[in-house]
Amino acid sequence: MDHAADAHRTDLMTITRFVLNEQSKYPESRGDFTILLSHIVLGCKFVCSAVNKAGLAKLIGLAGETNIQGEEQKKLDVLSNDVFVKALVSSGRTSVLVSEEDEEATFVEPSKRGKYCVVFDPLDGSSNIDCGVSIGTIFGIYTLDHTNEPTTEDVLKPGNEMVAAGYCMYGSSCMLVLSTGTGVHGFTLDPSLGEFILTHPDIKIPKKGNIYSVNEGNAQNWDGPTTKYVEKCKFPKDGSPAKSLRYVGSMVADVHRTLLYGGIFLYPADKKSPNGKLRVLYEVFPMSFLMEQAGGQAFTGQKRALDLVPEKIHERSPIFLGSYDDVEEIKALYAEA
Ligand code: FDP
Repeated sequence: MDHAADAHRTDLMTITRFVLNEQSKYPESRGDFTILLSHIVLGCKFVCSAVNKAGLAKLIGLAGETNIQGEEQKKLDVLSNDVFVKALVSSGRTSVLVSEEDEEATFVEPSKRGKYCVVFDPLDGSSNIDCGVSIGTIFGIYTLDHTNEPTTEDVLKPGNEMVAAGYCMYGSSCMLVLSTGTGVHGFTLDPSLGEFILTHPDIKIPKKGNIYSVNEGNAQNWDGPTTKYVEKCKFPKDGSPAKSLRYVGSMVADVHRTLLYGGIFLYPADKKSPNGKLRVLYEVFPMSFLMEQAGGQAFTGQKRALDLVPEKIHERSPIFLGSYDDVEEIKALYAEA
C-alpha cells in the first residue's frame, strides 16, 4: 500500500484552507480576503453547475438583450452576472464592482461596503456556450485605499496594483486558478465534495513553448510585427521546429493551456480593431498578473501590460502573453519596428 499517496489523498488542501494558511502569515489580517474569496468561489460553483446543466435547463440561447460591447447576451451570461454581483455585494467586503456585462460600475450601498473592488467577466468566451466548449470566469481584485465615497477611479488603476487575480475554467473539469501575488495555484472542483482542492501548486509556465494561439482569420489586418512573429512561428529560420497552432476562442481556455504547456497567446491590434478586442480591466490585467506570477510575461505591443493605466472601465488593449522567451521575441519585433 502506498501510504504517502494515501496520506495525500486524505489530507485535502481546500481553497479555503489554503487561503487561511496564507492569511496566517499576516497577523494583522482580519479574514476579509478569505470571506471575499469564498463568495467568488460560490459564484464559480454556481456557474459551473449552471454550465453543466445548460442544455438540459434550456439556458443556452439568447436572452434577448445586447450588452454594452454590442454583443448579444446569452441567458447564461445574464445568470452568471446576477450570481456574481449578488455574491460579491452580499460578502460585505466590496465597494466597487465592474462587470463585463454591465455598462456602469456597481457601487455597493454603504451598509454593505468593504475594502475590496472586484473587476470581472462572469462568463468569458460566450460564443462557445452553445456548443459546450470550455468557457470561464475571470476576476481581478484591488483594495480601496481610502474611506471616502468610492468612484470609478478606484478601479482605473494599473494592473500591477491588483492584490489578486484568477479565473475559473468550466471545462472537462472545473478548475480555479488563483494568485494573491505569491505564485499561481490551481484548484480542481471535486464535484462529490463540492470543494476546490489544490491539485496544481505553484504553477510555473515553461520558459519557452511550442504552441502559438491566435485568431489567424484576422491576419490580413495585422500590423508588421504581429505578421512577422506568426510567420516565424510557422516558418522558423533558425533551425527550430515550427510551433503548433491551438485556438479555442475562449480566453480562459487558451490562457490556461498556455500557462500549463507554455507558448504564447496573442490578441493583437488590427486595422479593424486598433485597440485589439480584449478588455483591460477584467481580461488583460488578471491574465497578465497570473502570467507574470507564473514566470511568464505579458506585453501590449508597447509596454508591460500590467503598467497600463486604464481611462475607462471597458477599455480594450492588444495583448501578447505567455512563456518568457516567446514574449521576448515579439517584444524584439516591436522594438525594431
Ligand atoms: P467571446 O467573444 O466569445 O466572449 O472576450 C471575449 C472573447 O470571447 C475571448 O474569450 C476570446 O479569447 C476572444 O473573445 C475570441 O475572439 P475572436 O472570436 O475574435 O477570436
